[in-house]
Amino acid sequence: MTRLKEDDIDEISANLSNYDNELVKKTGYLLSELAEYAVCADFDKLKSQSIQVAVIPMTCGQGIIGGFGESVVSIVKHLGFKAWITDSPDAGGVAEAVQNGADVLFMADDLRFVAINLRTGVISDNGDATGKGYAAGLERMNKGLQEKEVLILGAGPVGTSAAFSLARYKAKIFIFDPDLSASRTLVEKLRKIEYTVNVETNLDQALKHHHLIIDACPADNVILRHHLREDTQIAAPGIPLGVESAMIEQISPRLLHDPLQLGVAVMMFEVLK
Ligand code: PYL
Repeated sequence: MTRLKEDDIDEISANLSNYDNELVKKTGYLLSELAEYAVCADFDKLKSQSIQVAVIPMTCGQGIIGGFGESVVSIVKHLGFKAWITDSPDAGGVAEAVQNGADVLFMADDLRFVAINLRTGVISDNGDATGKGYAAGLERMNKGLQEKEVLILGAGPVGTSAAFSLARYKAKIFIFDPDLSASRTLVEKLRKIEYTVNVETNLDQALKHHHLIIDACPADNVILRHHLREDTQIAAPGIPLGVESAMIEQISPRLLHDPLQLGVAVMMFEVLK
């Protein structure tokens, strides 16, 4: 998992309205609507005002990322919930959150970013939620993916979660991972729900053939000019963005990419199910 840097997230809080405007243009959905859609939730908005969300900074490992907790708070507030960042980090922050009546906790160390519903025990993991969110975004951009071919780059937690959502959307799933065994593991996981996944072994050929792509790999400059067509659409949860930087402006109307917003929004609705 790529560790976010402060300058990946420093503009999130100030640009959430613009983020929503762009998302509606691409998918027809606001962030809150797309997140609910991704988890098949039908959340009673009236209840949102009664839910308290605490974000707890974690100092372990490589420590706190400047602006991370604040960005998560701003996204959750944008969804219509009350949210705050605790004064204390770590265990003190958890105690502070519970003492102040938090219903949901968000916290991230170097390995996991989780949301926990203290009332129900439901837990959402950022990697899983992000995969769901981006698959839902691509599905809404196409108003359905049934029988359509979708290439997933990266068979990690995000790509695997996206594959399960694509199975729900009845897409024809193709997977490329530089580690063939990772692709095969994903194939086996989907076989357990009797869903076929096709393995791509040549990245350049795969990118030339496919025009619906979920870029869930942590590499840049993977999707290049000669791979892109007029009808190419890319849902890119991966950090950094895999599209060749010179092509980003041209593809941007058909590109979903953010460092945190969609994953956090899906986590929020997932723990309320
Ligand atoms: C959750 C993000 C999405 C991509 N990479 C993940 C990451 O950067 N994880 C590390 C998060 C550390 C947060 C730090 C803090 O500020 O509380 N412990």
